[in-house]
Amino acid sequence: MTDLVERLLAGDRRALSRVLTRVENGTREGRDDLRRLYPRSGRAHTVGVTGGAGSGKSSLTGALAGELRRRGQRVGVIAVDPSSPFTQGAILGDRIRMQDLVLDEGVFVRSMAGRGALGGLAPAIDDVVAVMDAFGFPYVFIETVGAGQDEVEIAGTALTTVLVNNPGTGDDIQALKAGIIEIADVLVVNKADRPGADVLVSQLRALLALAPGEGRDPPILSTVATTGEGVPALVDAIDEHRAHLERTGALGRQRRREARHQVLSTAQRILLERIRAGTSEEALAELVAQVAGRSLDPHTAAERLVGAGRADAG
Ligand SMILES: Nc1nc2c(ncn2[C@@H]2O[C@H](COP(=O)(O)OP(=O)(O)O)[C@@H](O)[C@H]2O)c(=O)[nH]1
Ligand SMILES: [Mg+2]
Repeated sequence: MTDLVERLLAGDRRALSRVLTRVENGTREGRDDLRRLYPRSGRAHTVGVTGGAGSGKSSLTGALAGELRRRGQRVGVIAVDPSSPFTQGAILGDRIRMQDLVLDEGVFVRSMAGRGALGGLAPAIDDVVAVMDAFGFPYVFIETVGAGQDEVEIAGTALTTVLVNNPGTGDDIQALKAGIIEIADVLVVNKADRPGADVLVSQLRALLALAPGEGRDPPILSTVATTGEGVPALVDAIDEHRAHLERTGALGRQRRREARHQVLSTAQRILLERIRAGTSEEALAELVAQVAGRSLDPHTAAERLVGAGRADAG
């Protein structure tokens, strides 16, 4: 059996790695792989873990994976965070625990570069999620460092979004006021071993009470990722959220919304690629110079680029 997709579907982790690389690189082979795998996806519970740098997202994801392993589940992890302990820069304690997970056949960790050329999440994140899903992981975690827009994007990609906060920083309440709370399905106060955790829980509860009360309020859970305290309850809350989505029909709506977003954003990427392919660096530099010199407006310049891309594609 040499076909990579066949091997992936038979549970070969090395085939999974290689397919992920092709898909991430956006090669023709990667697109072919994805076309075959996509119908097999859609079963995993995709869980976004987002929050500020250092809030404990990686530790928590590791602890969640450990708890799910104890429950007999297999777990895929996508770390969209260059500073993740899953890759480098790990402090020793984290690295040892992550290593345990990495050596576990039931856990597969994939790190991705933080940002694509167009900004936002790495462009192939949805594709990577779909491949992990098709491989058959019942849970796929996506760790992203929160930077406003990324959180919103991850909320589209994941069925359940877990927002990680810490006591005593004050940033979190600011971020929550800025509307990020709207994308959280489960709120976590991690580092609950530190002073101020109870205060933060109260503040979050008050904030939720203020928010226009339609639908379900996200539960607020306290965790200590480094010891695993509160982690079983967090797994329960994540499961409960999926059950809620299924019960209310929100799951189908969310899948359609995400499909629409993916189709449109992929179309945007394809168009931009065609435009770039149809335009020489010299022609682009000339347009840019004219816009910078104010002899041409950006709209007219862009129209010319699009025209050039279309002429080339046709
Ligand atoms: N005291 C305490 N430290 C924690 C907890 N969770 C994570 N940390 C530490 O916080 C630091 C950042 O954790 P990390 O998981 O890398 O955060 P990330 O940047 O959000 O992925 C590490 O030193 C962790 O050991 C916790 O619950 N309590
Ligand atoms: Mg991290």
